[in-house]
Amino acid sequence: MSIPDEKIFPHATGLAAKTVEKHQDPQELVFYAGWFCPFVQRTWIALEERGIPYQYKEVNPYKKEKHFLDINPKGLVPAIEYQGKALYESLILCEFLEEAYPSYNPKLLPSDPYTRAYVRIWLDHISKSIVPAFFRLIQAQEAEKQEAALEEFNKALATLAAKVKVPYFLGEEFSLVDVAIAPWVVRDYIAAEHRGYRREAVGSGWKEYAEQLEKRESVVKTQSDKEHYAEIYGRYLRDEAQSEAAKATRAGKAIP
Ligand SMILES: N[C@@H](CCC(=O)N[C@@H](CS)C(=O)NCC(=O)O)C(=O)O
Repeated sequence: MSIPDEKIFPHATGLAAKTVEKHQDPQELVFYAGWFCPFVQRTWIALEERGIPYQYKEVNPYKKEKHFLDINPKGLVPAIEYQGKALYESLILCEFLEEAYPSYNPKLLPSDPYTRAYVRIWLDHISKSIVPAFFRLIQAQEAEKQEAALEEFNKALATLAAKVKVPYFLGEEFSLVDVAIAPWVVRDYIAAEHRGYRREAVGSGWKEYAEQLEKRESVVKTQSDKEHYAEIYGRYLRDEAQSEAAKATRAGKAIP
């Protein structure tokens, strides 16, 4: 789903680096994370929102080191060890934290069963429609494919946008839906810079919602410097630059 590269920048930077520094002491919950990973950021936001004690350990999941495969046989971050037992999958981890730490507040899942189920419906939409559309958009190289991918991404976002109550998805209460989408909102500048994405084009107040999410403290505290995120997607953005160069060469033009 994401972009394999063993040579990714090795650690968090910016405000995320400060958060990592504060979470080095051993705890009963060890958080195996990759600073760059949007799925990791979900679980990280949940930990920070709720003030749960955790020890942060940086892992490069693309290296597939044995000690990490023993924790998550899928070899993906995020993963945790809780009282020596392993778990993984970002949203499952967020839900686990709700249940394992009931006295930590705020809760990210509503207590009312209907609203809980409603939240899960929209988590499903984010996982099945929005996230794959984002990756397809970044990976698309030819102009027609980029256009189709952008339309698909905008449409998936618009479906969610139509259900957002302000300031957050459920209104005043910050919930798991906000947690699940926030990492893609803070990375959408890559789609804006390279694929013509515009928040305004989504409609239904998406731009305003996105602005609320990106200033939430737990989101800000788990963010690295922008330049390093761009490097992660660089292979696709470089290919794009190369194909522009190839097109220009074919047309007898040079690109500086
Ligand atoms: N469904 C997983 C996806 C996690 C995921 O794809 N993580 C990526 C980094 S962003 C990873 O570990 N990739 C390693 C690989 O593909 O080998 C979740 O929600 O936790």
